[in-house]
Amino acid sequence: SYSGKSVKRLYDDKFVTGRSTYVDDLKVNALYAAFVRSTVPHGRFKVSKEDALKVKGVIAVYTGSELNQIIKEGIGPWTTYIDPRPWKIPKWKFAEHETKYNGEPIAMVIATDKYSARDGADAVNVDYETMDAVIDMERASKNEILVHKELGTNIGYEGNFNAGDVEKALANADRRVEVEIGNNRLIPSPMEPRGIISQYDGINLTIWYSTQIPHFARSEFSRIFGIPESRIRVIMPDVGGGFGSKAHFIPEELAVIASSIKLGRPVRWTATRTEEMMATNSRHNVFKGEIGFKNDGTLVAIKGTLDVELGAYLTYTEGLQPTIIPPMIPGPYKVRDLAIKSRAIYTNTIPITMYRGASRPEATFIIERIMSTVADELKMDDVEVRLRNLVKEEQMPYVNPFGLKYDTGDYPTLLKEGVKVMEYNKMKEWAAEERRKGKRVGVGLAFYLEICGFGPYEFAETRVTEDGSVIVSIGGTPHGQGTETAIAQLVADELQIPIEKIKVVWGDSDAVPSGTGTYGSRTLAIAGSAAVASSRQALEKMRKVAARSMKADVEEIEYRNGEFVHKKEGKKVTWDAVAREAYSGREPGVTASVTLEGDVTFPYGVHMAVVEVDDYGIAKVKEYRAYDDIGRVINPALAEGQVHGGGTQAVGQALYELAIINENGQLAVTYADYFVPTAVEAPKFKSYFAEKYHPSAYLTKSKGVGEASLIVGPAAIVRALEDATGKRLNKTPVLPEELIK
Ligand code: MCN
Ligand code: MO
Repeated sequence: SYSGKSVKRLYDDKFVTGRSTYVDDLKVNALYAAFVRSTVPHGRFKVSKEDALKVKGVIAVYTGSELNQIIKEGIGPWTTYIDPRPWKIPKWKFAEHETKYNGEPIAMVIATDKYSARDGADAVNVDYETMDAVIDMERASKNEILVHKELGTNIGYEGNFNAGDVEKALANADRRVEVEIGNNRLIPSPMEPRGIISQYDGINLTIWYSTQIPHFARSEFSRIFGIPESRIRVIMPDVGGGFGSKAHFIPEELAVIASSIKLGRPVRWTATRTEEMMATNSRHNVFKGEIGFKNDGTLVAIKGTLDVELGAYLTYTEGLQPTIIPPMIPGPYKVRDLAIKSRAIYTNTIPITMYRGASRPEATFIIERIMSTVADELKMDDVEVRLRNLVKEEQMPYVNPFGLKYDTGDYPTLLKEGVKVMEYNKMKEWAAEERRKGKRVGVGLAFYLEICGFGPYEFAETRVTEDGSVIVSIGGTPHGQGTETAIAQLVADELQIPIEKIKVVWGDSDAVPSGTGTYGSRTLAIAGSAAVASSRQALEKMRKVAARSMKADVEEIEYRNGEFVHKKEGKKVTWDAVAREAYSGREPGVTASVTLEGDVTFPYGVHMAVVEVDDYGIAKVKEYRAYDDIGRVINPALAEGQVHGGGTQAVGQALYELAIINENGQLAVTYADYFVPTAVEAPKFKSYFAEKYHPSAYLTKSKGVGEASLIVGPAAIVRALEDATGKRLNKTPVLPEELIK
């Protein structure tokens, strides 16, 4: 059996030998686009094209008004997951006369090569009449300056998440403490920046696109451009990472499509690193409130306000945060009296989108900081406080105070095991000893409960070809995770054939009829299960073919290890022979497809960080250890890889990554201003998975792991920094100036 083993990634050769194909590598005879971007955060503007049109190689210059003529609908939020009704949503089309953020595209230049396009963009003249802008989320919430006058407010969403009786619980608490917890603005930074090629031949629209959601793109492009979905094909070539940021569309991409429709010629654009940094910002939020707890460490109440920044527009995915963070704040703990006011706030800054973990890192950071605060106030141990509060296994499935149903798990046992396996107590003692010698080292842990495996559905098809090899098409869209390998393992086991016979196909909307995509750590669970289900059906069809060829009843045929066996007579036919028979002209071939509906599942775990801080406040995460229950582990190496990658991003979020915006709304957009961790800053990793796992309801029995470390890592690292320095730290990133001796 392949499942459970660290099978090497099936398609890695091309990546490690430089033969992979990203959008920018595709040889398409296309024109190049470049953008003129606003240099003010809010203002009226006029564009003059004349000089740009004189630049050699420039074919066209388009203003926002011209592009808007091609667009039937604006860019909208993702209504699969959010209900737009309680929201105040500004119409989002190309800026015509008024820009709302620094960096907003306000004109587009099309040229024969990318250098002429850039020169053309530099030659476009723009006159600005600046208007009052509001960059800061807290100021924006006062509504003195409005981002969108027509909305009458900067508060895009306000919702109350109330459970139990928080006032009573606070009044009965032994202790009450105020808390303020937050994450600063981040830049997701996939290795491959955004890229798109659009080709329109008057009938069909073909888009090559660095995306996580080709099928959703197809239906949204249909809605936006008024072209029937059947005539749109979206192809996702190799994608060099997305981390959630390529699950929505940006105006630049729609401009590329609009211009190709207008010109009737292919147009392409690949973001520069600076443009990429402007295109995808994420995760700015602050929680302010009060908690109540008993002297024995039981947390009894959480009350507060959560503010989530939106930037200038509501992107497809940022709508999730204000509605998913609050119900996830209780996390794995028993607290049932909560009152959380959640607000989403427009500012004159780059629109914000989701980033790995999307809502669960925010919720986890809030609740884990709260747990550690209780521990500090009562001088209790971090583990002891958590054990006192964790939901117990006999309460499962547990319905949390906001109605989320936690499927399976044994949180206290996992915590106790994790503490042992990660050698938490030993490391704590070691750190204390080092500190006595004058060193600033610390150890910290944090627990998390994650919601993942989102539906509503996923598609898979299993096709047995004439030579017995198998094509598995999935609606999931791996873009670095290696999930395709794990899915091939599952299918190889289901069909009992060598994995070499299987090819996994995804990311082309013409090749895979429908799909939802890869995000929310859903793919192995939902697309994997769909592939198992379609393979089961394909095997059943093979059995029928085998039975007919042996002139037997289906019930008389047994399948094992690549052979169909007549139970009574002992006759055998091989898998390959049956495949050949299926295409002999006597049989209809073997294809089975499944659209599998699915519901969320809840993995959980405990992660630990070891840090060292020097006298100048420079911190290094030396070790990172993880102990997770992610259901059945299909490929331990792939799952571990996710823990390592997310853990490295957690180091970035905890210590280095801060998207700096000045008062003019200008973002610092080079890696000299925004530090992403490299191999040098990466800790030494040890990752373990619970052997006695708790399964999800999916056929794979698996839960997700694609975001785990970035969900819990920042909380574990910040706790270790507190241990090392004795300071109280409640927001990320923790910069050297806060840690200086
Ligand atoms: N896995 C496993 N056993 C399990 C669970 C998972 O073997 N019980 C393996 C899977 O085979 C897969 C990996 O772990 O290789 C992650 O699977 P899963 O948790 O299902 O997550 P997805 O495949 O849906 O990936 C999405 C997730 C998300 S939401 C973000 S954000 C993220 C992440 O993956 N973006 C990434 N990891 C990334 N890794 C890379 N290289 N690039 C990104 O953009
Ligand atoms: Mo994601």
